[in-house]
Amino acid sequence: MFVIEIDSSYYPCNSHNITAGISFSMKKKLQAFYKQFSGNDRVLVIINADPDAIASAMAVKRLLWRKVSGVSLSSINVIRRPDNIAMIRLLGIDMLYAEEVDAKKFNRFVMVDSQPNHNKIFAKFAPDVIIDHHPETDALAPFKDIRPDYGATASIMTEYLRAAKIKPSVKLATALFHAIKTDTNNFERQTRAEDIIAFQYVFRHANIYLARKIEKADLRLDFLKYFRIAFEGMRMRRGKVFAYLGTVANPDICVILADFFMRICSVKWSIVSGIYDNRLIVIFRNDGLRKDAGKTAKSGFGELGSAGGHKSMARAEIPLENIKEFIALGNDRTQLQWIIGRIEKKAEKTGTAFKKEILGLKS
Ligand SMILES: [Mn+2]
Repeated sequence: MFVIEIDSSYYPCNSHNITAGISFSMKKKLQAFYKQFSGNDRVLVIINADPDAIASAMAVKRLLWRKVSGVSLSSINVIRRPDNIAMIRLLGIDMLYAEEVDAKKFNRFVMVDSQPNHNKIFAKFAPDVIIDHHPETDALAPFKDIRPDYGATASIMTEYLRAAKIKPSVKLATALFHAIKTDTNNFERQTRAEDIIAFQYVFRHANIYLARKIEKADLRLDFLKYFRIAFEGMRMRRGKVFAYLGTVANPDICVILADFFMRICSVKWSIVSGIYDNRLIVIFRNDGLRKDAGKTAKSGFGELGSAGGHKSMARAEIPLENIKEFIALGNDRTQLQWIIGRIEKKAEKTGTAFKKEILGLKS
């Protein structure tokens, strides 16, 4: 049992001081990581696929190249998000579906960007190695490197690659670049200096155009019909766009359209709704100026289902059985009118300040 626990005060050059190069402790960690493997090992990397997990899994594969007999990557989730599909396709990644993997074909298991109790499918595998940046869950593994203060596991993996003196290929660097950008939300979320250092390093080796294509590929061809529905049925007044899409094949399209309408310079609020899985989904977006999307969602729909969020982003999900009168309306136009009424009627009750904010009224 080898668990990495390095007292940073003990080492003169610790991981908080890596600008000058790769720290002593990072080299120790790399050695301990490599000690888990031998030449005949068949390694399975297990992830819950998102850009950070995919890039981190690729980095593990690169670290173990020519050091073990084979490395396969597997995901516990079916990859459906268009940007993740684009990442897999453009970077030429082979990804197995974990539930279909015969675990007996492998003798070493590596988990990155997750810990075993994050998902019950993980229970099928006893990881030898866990590298992650989520809060510590006290999972047991012969080798663990969990750094909850990092913005991305990809930043940690970049340190491993550098400690191993491996120059990442363009595809690997692009994956790590996209992963750090995604998990830190372009450094808008809390990150460490180490994330920025890792980002600057992979930036030098990445293909920015390829990364941009992956980042922008958030649409599926079959989503386009919802744009037409939204454009034809949308109501725009006083800086607010309301659109109702009827039944949707994927609730993500409501989010994509709500974000899309915010790109119109005169739009202050965007409220896009649709029916999915016997629920009415309502997505709220605003420009962040003295508005509260979470409160608006709650006041309009809180008594009917779950509703809430942040000041500029919110979501409501209402079981259809709670809104029979809405279903009885039967057509998209009157249903949209009902949604607008819910938001505006509640707004009127809440007083003038709220009226000003939400409705853009002068008094
Ligand atoms: Mn992550």
